[in-house]
Amino acid sequence: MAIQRTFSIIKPDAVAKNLIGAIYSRFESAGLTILASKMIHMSQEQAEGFYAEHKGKPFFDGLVAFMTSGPVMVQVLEGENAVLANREIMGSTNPADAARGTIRADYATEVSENAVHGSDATESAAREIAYFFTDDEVCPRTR
Ligand code: IDP
Repeated sequence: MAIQRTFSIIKPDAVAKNLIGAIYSRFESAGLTILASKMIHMSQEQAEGFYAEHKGKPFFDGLVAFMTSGPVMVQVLEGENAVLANREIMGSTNPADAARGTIRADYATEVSENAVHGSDATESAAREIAYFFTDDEVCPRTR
């Protein structure tokens, strides 16, 4: 198994519900290590750029409005098969379809406000990490 890095966001709904600690605990319990983390309040431009692949879809404007509605936590996670491991603990995009015990099943009810983002591939992970973090902000574990 490969050690990978992935990019994660705790979205405004989960931050507003005081779930940062609970969700970080899920990452760490799943063997994912947090290498970088910060709270930001995304600008319209930042959110539109981050979700550029969805531009033109019916939910795009609502998604951007939601992602700029309050602060989020952005983080870099590392671990064995981190991209898939994180997607598994997140659960399906629509919380109604998410497996029991996943973050989205436990902490979200709407597809439009689904608690977390996680990269879907190593290529998007690298792009998304670079979108929010400089190299200096990512701290490899040395002990
Ligand atoms: P993902 O976040 O599970 O990777 P994507 O298909 O990449 O899912 O969609 C990005 C985000 O856009 C979702 O997490 C969700 O917040 C929002 N979204 C996706 N599909 C819908 C929809 O049909 N209605 C409202 N929001 C949606």
